[in-house]
Amino acid sequence: MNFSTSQSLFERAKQLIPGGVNSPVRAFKSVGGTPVFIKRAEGAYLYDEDGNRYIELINSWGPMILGHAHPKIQRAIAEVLPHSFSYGAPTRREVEMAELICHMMPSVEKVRMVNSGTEACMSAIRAARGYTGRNKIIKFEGCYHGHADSFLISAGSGAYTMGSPDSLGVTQGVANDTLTAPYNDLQAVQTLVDANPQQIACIIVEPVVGNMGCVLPQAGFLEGLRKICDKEGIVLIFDEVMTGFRLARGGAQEIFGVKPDLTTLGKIIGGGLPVGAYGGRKEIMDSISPVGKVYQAGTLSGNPLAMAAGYAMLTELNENPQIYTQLAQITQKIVHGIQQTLQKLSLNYTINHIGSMYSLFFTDKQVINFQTAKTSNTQLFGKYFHKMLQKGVYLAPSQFESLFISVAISDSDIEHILQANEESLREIHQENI
Ligand code: HOZ
Repeated sequence: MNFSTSQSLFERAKQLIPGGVNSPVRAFKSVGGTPVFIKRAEGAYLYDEDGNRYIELINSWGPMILGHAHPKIQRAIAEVLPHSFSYGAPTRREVEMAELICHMMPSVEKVRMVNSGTEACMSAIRAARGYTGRNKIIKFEGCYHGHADSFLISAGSGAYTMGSPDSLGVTQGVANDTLTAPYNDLQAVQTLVDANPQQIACIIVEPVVGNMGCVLPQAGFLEGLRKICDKEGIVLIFDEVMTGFRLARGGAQEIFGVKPDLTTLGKIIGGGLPVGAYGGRKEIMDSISPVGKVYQAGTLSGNPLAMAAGYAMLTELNENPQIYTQLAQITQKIVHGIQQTLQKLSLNYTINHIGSMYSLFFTDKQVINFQTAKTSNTQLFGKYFHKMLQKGVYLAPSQFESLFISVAISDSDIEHILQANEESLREIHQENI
């Protein structure tokens, strides 16, 4: 494959954009090499500036559930275009969007639109603090809730991959208010709660983690968090930026049957346009301005283009529940095929999956938290990543990110993915001996 145009764009980009990218993970730093610059995408495929085609397994980190440039979403955006792109004033679509979100995710009784998952999580913890009158929060090691100061403590995703899980620029004062526990460890949470009586405002968690690779909650973990929060008057926040409307119509909370007090949502509810939202119990949401005294605002919040795209996608998902069966079937076929290859090649690597999310970890340990995820051989992952890229499959450029499947992936795409996977694993294994 020729990557020369991407290489020259990257050189130009590095002169003017820090690291040549507008979000760190996409710089390929943890896998080496030059990021490919994307020109366009359609259905299951990405096309780069050099004309290379890839089967898409990131899907904009979640939102492209229906595949790229879906005609219904295109039409919805096109209908809005002649009417201008931002008013900074309320619109009918925002009301309809709120109704649809609350209908699909019943724990959300009231919802506020923002512009990104970071904004949603940052605002949700402020609401929890305002509502409870307490300062501290609990998050889990390796979970990532965007780049607001309070979350850059033992953070996963790019923060870990780039070597700054506890970012510079976060003050000690802010850091002191963020307590961390290992994911799937209820005892550690209870210990923190006991050591900080009446001081914990909220526990924020990815109910299924996507930011240390795909990691599932063990039986009883989410239920246990719910119990602790109920007993101690703590607000339970599910960060469903990656899982909401992707794992099920009602998100991970529907699958696991645990109702959070607040939920944060992101890119998915914009169908790929920049959107976020946070919502939940009425009495907590009513702490937010202009009803209550927790301030949060935004000119572009509820932007008409983003609302149109998001509403079209959520409507499609709401009206066609078979999409979730299709997504699970496609993912099952890929995961099953990879498992067969691992067996055939006598490789003991771990694969985690649920619904339309999966990760292949280059470790023989069961991956249940950040510590076990970190036992993965990231050098080997880097080699695997580049082999797959060369064979036309676009994976997340880090071991510590989940992959996201779209319904646009066909049986022949699955065959292509599995063949590329077998060849790549065989090649890196042979090179490694
Ligand atoms: N924070 C995203 C992964 N969890 C990556 C965002 C991007 O680079 O676009």
